[in-house]
Amino acid sequence: MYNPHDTICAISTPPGESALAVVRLTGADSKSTIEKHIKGNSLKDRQAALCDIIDLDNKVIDEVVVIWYKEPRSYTAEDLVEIICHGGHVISEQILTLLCISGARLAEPGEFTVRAFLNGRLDLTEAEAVNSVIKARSSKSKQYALHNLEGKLKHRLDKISARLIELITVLEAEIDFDDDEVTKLDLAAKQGKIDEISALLSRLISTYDIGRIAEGRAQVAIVGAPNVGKSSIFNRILQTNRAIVTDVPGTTRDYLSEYVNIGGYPVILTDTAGIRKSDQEIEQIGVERSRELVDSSDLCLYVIDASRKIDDRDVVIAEILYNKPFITLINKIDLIDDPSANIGMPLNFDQIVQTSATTGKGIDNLLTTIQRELLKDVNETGDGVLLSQRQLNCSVKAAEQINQAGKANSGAESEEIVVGILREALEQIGQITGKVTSDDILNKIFSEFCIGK
Ligand SMILES: Nc1nc2c(ncn2[C@@H]2O[C@H](COP(=O)(O)OP(=O)(O)OP(=O)(O)O)[C@@H](O)[C@H]2O)c(=O)[nH]1
Ligand SMILES: [Mg+2]
Repeated sequence: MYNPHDTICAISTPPGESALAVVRLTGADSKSTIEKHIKGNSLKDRQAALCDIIDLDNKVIDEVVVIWYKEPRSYTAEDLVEIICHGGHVISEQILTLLCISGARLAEPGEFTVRAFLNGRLDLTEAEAVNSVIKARSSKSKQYALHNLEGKLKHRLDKISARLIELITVLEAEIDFDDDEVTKLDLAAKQGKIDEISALLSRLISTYDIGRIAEGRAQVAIVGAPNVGKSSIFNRILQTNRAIVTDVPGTTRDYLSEYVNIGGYPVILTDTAGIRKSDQEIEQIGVERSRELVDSSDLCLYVIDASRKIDDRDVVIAEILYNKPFITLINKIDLIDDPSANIGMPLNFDQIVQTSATTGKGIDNLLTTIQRELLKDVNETGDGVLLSQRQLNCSVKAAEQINQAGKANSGAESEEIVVGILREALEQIGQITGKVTSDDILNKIFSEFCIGK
């Protein structure tokens, strides 16, 4: 685990050529460490100081701007120094080496944010949100991550914890005091309080869908018989020629995935091999993988060729899609005179979009329909949402425990038992916010961060 007393340093900007780079330093000795190596203006709290940075032979490495943030008013709540130097491969590395020679140590990934967490500046939901903001792939994902960074998820969890603590306190008073010393709640009143907490947790858990979609983990797969235009649709949506398109059925053998921005949400769009019976082993593998993908996708685009009658190849896929969320695309409408002609749909589908991958007709409508279908069970909200699997797991466990507490209460179990279960639920919430945590959890969370953040 990280030693929280070291002074640590890192380059916070990406490597490569750039106008500027930022080297960061945090810890009790950061100011004295940098002061050994600068000439020029002296450092004043939160003010930019133009200085020369000098190497051990007294040679100027670069002209830099240094900002010192006096603790506790800094990102880490410790003394923190930012050195803004010229970009490129050399200068920032030289500065880093100099800082290490003077006693600082290279920071681990996310270690600046670890400090902010350990020093109480951020709770764990806010710290995780920092990473989500950096990694956001769209305006929506950034928006939800920022809400959490502002403490909206923390606030939501604090409210649930407060309710739990209130109930635990009442029950403990009933355990500790006699009937004439405290007014006891009857079973129904206790159940009412447990149900309220349960409802808050259910609402919280339902936010994971939007968090997952906002974070770019929603999957949309394009499926259909060979040659119906799946890869052409994929390319149209991506506005590139990413997938190979030919008039030979079976062109796509493996599947291809790309991120695409749909209504501000980053969605993983996948082009699949046309599903059909085949003796060729390689295509069979592609077909199997397409089946698996249908199972793991949030939504499928079922492509049908408008220029021919539906046949067995389309029906096989309709069977795979049965009971799964999908939109039917009648593609190649540019080839037919009457778009309302009956081509013999295999099922009575309600979501149908007519497209031409060749002319682009219907693609805007398709994008709107995808967005509507993906978000139909989701309430867009200005509140904090669950953004990680970890947060979801803890919330689900807490909800299960509340459920158990409800059963114990209605089964007239002793207050001790109900309190014990409620305390476990409280601990799960504490794990989300980081009130209760272990080094393993912290290592796992912060190892996914960039160095210098
Ligand atoms: N006229 C017309 N031709 C299309 C349309 N969409 C695709 N095509 C043509 O249909 C043929 C097959 O297109 P692909 O996009 O490769 O079809 P696919 O479904 O990916 O095919 P496989 O990967 O072999 O399963 C190509 O010649 C495309 O140019 C369309 O909307 N209109
Ligand atoms: Mg293809």
